[in-house]
Amino acid sequence: MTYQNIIVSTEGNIGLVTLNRPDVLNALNQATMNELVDALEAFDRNDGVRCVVLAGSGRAFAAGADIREMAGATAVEMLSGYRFQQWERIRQVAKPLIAAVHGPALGGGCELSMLCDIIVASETAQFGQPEINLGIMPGAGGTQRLTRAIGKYRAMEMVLTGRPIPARQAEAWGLVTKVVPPEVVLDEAKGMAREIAGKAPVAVRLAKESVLKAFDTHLEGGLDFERKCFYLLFATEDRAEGISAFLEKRKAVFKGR
Ligand code: CO8
Repeated sequence: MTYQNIIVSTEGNIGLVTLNRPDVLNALNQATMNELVDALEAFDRNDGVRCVVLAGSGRAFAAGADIREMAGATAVEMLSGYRFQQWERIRQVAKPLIAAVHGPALGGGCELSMLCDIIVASETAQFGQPEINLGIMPGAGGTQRLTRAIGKYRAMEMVLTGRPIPARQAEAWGLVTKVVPPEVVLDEAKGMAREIAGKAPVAVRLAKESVLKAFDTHLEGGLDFERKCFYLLFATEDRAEGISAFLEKRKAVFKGR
């Protein structure tokens, strides 16, 4: 697939995807979402890539779903257009995704950042679910992932008032991992991606899956799932390498086996 709305590249063993519709603050139209899913799935299948960074070009991460594209849509078109399948497919990406957010991450843009596993934010970032101002509500996880991340009362305020919060507030509320100056946000996210890319890939994959399990299961089921993943990792060559390297006081070289 050739991409018109995103820029895709690799740096060593990390993948980079940049939303590239700066004139409309990277509004997420269908074409962009299709390209994004295609690129992320391609990275997921690529053994040479171990972690992916997602960023926006211009002055925003993404200002939400493309309002112009949604303007004429009927309920039946929204339902039958399979728009949310794209979001589900991103949810299924097994490799870690790191959002590097600067400027507005609003509506679907905020939801897209929350589909990532880690959010690194620039001091200029703003997170919000302003759909209520359009007479609609979040539709791609804004009432669910946001509530799980920051709690009912704060999520309720954001979703019902539509008011965005600045990066520092998002950090204080637990939505954002780290806030850094705008000029280093991408480097910070890439640095984190490189660090994760140096770990044992199968362990990273199962650890991601296990953490996500905490959101959709009760404690006992989650602990059970975690334990089984833990046992499974004892069947990997990387486990033997990791433990030998520690005992031999050298750096482990993981192969994803
Ligand atoms: N869709 C389409 N175009 C947009 C969007 C958007 N979401 N956001 C900004 N733009 C366009 C503007 O229309 C403008 O275009 P033009 O120059 O042609 O007029 C250009 O981007 C620049 O925007 P502004 O001039 O408005 O820039 P400002 O700096 O003045 O304001 C804001 C920045 C505050 C971010 C403002 O643009 C804004 O409020 N944008 C809309 C934010 C919003 O409401 N987002 C939620 C959209 S609904 C949604 O995301 C639902 C998700 C559901 C899941 C997905 C289902 C498929």
